[in-house]
Amino acid sequence: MSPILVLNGPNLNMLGIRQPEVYGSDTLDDIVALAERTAARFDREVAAFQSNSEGALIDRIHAGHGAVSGIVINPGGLTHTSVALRDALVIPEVPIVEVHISNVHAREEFRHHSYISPIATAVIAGMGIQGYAAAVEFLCTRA
Ligand code: DHK
Repeated sequence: MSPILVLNGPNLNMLGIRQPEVYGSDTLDDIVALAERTAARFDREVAAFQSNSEGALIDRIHAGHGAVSGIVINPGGLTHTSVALRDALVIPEVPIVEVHISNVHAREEFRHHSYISPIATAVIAGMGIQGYAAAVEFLCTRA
């Protein structure tokens, strides 16, 4: 079975340092390790990728066409701005789970709208990094 692609967008490489009162003290490495541990429980693997560049994220999604069974994505700020990322995500025709560490709906108004949610199979917000584990588990049992 092909791996689950775990994508993280801009500024998520700074987890642990960035606004810990909002995003907690766990790092991106902790998230990747959690995703790998979760997938391993189902004899599955993850392919993890983070970039601060919209184009690099889109290129990674294109490269995953036919090679990944599902996508977990925290698009960071691109959630609220990127039509191009949304257009890329529909190309592989695999289930997508959109994850946000914080509860975006309890934050600023501009974070309430997501370009990604309408094309996602599921959306998780406010569970901290456990949201990634829930997303990977969901995809392992479905995809
Ligand atoms: C992460 C970001 O970088 C923000 O731009 C989003 C999201 C929220 C999160 O909660 O993981 O608005």
